[in-house]
Amino acid sequence: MSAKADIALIGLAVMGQNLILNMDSKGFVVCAYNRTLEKVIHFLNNEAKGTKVIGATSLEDMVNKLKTPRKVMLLVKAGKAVDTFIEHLVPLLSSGDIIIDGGNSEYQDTSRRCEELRVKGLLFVGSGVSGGEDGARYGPSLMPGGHSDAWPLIQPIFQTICAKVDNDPCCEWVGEGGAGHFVKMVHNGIEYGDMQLISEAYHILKSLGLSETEMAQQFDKWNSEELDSFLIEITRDILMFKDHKGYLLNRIRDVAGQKGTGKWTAIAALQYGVPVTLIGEAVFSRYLSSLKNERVHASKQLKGPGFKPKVDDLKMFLNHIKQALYCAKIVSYAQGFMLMREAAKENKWNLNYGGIALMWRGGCIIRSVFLGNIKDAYTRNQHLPNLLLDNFFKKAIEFGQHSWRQVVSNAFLWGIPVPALSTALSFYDGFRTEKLPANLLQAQRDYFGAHTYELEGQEGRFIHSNWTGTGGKVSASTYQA
Ligand code: 2AM
Repeated sequence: MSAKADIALIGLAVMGQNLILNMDSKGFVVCAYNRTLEKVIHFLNNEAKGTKVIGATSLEDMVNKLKTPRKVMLLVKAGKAVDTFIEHLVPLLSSGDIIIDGGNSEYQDTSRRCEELRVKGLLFVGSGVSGGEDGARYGPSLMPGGHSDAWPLIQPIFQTICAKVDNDPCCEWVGEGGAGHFVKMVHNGIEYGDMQLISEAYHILKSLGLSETEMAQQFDKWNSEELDSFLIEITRDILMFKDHKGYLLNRIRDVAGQKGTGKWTAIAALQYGVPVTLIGEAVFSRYLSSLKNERVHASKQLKGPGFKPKVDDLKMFLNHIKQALYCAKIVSYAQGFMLMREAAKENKWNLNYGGIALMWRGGCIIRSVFLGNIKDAYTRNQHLPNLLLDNFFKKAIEFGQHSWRQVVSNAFLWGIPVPALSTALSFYDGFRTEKLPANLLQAQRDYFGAHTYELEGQEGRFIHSNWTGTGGKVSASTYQA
């Protein structure tokens, strides 16, 4: 059989199948393969019936059906399955061929695979794919990184099948090695943050006694303003969803699961030393939610303020909640971009932050008008050191911060947990504080551990004091005053 497929795709789970159908609908010939072969046959006879999709009965068969340079995309379970397929593919491929991993792989695995395959003359790409089932079928956000020689070869396929906003593709080359999967990981972390913020707003609205319809009306209104986004839109629809027993949401168990990418973002934040506090709180909040039995027990033991939340001017307070959400969201994205900036520095990735905002602008779960504003901020200043310093966002927080403080302080007084809304506010206040109390921390460290400190205006000179008059004169490092 002659080689006629433009690309092969391995892994016929939901994402893989939909991505194949997407590529097919855009005119590409795709060769489908899966570890369990029955799934290939089933797919060809059902979902892919009537399309140009071809199947393969073995990896050899698949490779023989590909035009050169060959492009093989994996959409299999992250981890061992990816390494196993790579191992089997290497002897079948030739120099210059491309392997793309479109799964949710850990970015350090992607860096490693990229180097291992570079030595063998193969081009490896790790690409974030976001947008769920629908995105995969009709236009996902794609975040490819890895061996940059692969980009011109896969660009026509990737930028054709991805989501578009105002004709701009939500797919750009991210950077070397694991950059694509790193950016996808941060995307997922930000998604955790957005979801947590919305859930906190819902908690306050509910505590104020709003009905499902009233809450949905708020989300509908917010979706036509600054917060216009996929997650706000689906929250409106979720609130209104009814089954035969009535509204469904209230009957869903308040225990949140996670697959790990939010946790990875929080771990990366700790490893790179970047205060990505909001995503951290979002991950911890899911852990707290899973302590259901303990919470049920504690709810009968531990007292809160003991009065019902109440506001004098509901309309005004609802606007405060929107502003609080918006301001906290700005902080969350500022933190996410801080993390990417630090990782880029350490890994020598040349990240294009405006391009990343554009990739997330459409197709993915965090898609929003807001991401267009971030893109604009980086267009105004490509070297913007921090999103909070962009004039648009600076003004937005100046305008909204009174509302944000009202919401956080009232929630505290009412005993409603708002970990994400409040940590964002603390971060904002910390970030804009010229002198933090870390001078005391330094003094304490030197007092009990002779860890030394620097004096204002004498950076780089490490001093130890004899705080008690009885301690030794030797510091834990360097020299003394
Ligand atoms: P399967 O249909 O043969 O199970 C999502 O689970 C996709 O990853 C499926 O296509 C699945 O193949 C594949 N997959 C999961 N674990 C795998 C492994 N260890 N080796 C190969 N493919 C695997």
